[in-house]
Amino acid sequence: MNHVAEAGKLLTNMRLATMAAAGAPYGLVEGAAIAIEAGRIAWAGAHVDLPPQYAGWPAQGMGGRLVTPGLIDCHTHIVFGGNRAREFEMRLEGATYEEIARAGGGIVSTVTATRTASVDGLVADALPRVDHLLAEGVTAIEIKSGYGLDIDTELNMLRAARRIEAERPVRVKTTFLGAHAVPAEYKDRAGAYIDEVCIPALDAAHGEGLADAVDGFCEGIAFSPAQIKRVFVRARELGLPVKLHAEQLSNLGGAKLAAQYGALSADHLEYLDEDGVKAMAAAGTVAGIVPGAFYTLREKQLPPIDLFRKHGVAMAVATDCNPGSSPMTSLLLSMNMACTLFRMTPEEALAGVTRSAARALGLDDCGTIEPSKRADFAVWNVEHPAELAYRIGFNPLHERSFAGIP
Ligand code: DI6
Ligand code: FE
Repeated sequence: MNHVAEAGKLLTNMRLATMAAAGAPYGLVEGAAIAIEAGRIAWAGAHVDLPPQYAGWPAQGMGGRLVTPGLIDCHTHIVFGGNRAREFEMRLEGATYEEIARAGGGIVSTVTATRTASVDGLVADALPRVDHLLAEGVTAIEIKSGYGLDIDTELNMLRAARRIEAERPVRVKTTFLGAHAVPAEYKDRAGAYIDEVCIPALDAAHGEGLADAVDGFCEGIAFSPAQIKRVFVRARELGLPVKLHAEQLSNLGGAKLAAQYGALSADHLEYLDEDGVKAMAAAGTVAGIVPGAFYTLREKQLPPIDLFRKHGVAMAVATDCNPGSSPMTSLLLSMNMACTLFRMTPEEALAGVTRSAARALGLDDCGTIEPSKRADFAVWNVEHPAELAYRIGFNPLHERSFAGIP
């Protein structure tokens, strides 16, 4: 369905937050206009500066609304079977996330539900969640595998992710996350799982063109840095970029390892130290901030936001939508949580779901409103961009433009 508007058109009468890296806060331009051609931005700026060659194009007024880049959710596990409401109850009765995982609940219980689902079923279950994101102005989503943990189901999850891109006007970047958890049949044999399932599944996914990137979960309840390294080595051989769930519950040096492999992002990072931050800065690895998991698990340790600022590490903000630690399908709520829980600024939060999220996905054609980027926008019934992070549970989206198509 990813159709593209061919004829040139002009959008006028808006307040524009370009989110370009340099310039005014939010890249704010009053009385702005955007010229769009063939699904791309031909020109954007103050209407008074509009070059004459665009002046005759058919124009559409935006009623003075705020226009931002389309939002990008750069970390989701939105394809999965079943749900974990029972585990939610158990945690309220006192069990911890790690205890539930070690007792065979947690991620592994979603694996059981995902293995019994068909690709059609996975897509049907995921679409309402995807639609919720799109209704908030999201135009690109990353989707991970990682609830199959056998070759067939890992591939089915990625096939479901590709199907979502065919069924909705949204860009999908897929991520192979075979190293997410050790399945029950490999209990205490994580190394054998990596050799016998994870690497062969990665090869198969790559062979079918199903994987745009490779991720892992480096944690005591999942995989050691040495095991993750083997997955990264194969990813490099296949020419696939890597990223990592790192330092979520403890500090194992995962972010540093990810940085050594030139990771696009390292995500969670609550337990990251300054050394790890420096390694990420040197590698240009984006920090994936996922406050939904912090909130759900009632974590106490905050990610080192000040150190990311100090060392110039870009921060992306994502939902981490998943059935266990972040059953959340609102990127706007993630922005609010990033501000309220982690003290990010509303401008950092908006950059986190636009410019920095694009970087975290290795995309250089979206995330800001600048010439030659895709015409992916969100149009909001708000006056100031800070309102996007400020409200809780309110969706001010007026409309979305995907490659120039409303
Ligand atoms: N960390 C997380 O927060 C999610 N995955 C991960 O590696 C949780 C996934 C789940 O609990 O189902
Ligand atoms: Fe995650």
